[in-house]
Amino acid sequence: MRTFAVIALALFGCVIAQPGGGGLNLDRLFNQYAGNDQVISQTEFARFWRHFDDDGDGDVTKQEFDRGWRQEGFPNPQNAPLFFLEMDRVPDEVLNNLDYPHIFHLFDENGNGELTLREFRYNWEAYFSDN
Ligand SMILES: [Ca+2]
Ligand SMILES: [Ca+2]
Ligand SMILES: [Ca+2]
Repeated sequence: MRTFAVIALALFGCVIAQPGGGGLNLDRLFNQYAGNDQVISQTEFARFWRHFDDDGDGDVTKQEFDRGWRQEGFPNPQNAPLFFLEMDRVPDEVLNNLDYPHIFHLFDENGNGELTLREFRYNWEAYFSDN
């Protein structure tokens, strides 16, 4: 039953990820960072943002973000500069450990310190879709 639910959820995800999704599989992205417990912790979410840091200096520059967003097929790459600004919660033109907790709180709808797939999807689509 649980397996069926997971499969059904995955199929459902594929279907609604298609329009304007740019080929990104949100479920797969979520699972990649959530691990076995099926929720994304603050640490795991920071790991996602940190993966844009190509030179590993601890700061994601706008250039690193734009390039990564485009290359990895994330949605609406023409708006990547805008997404960067939105996520730069401590505005200093880089994304780093100062910003990640704030971004996490924006996604954590019920404030319980973990992101479910539903919270992740809801906010991802709100911030990064243009429709
Ligand atoms: Ca960097
Ligand atoms: Ca910042
Ligand atoms: Ca939550």
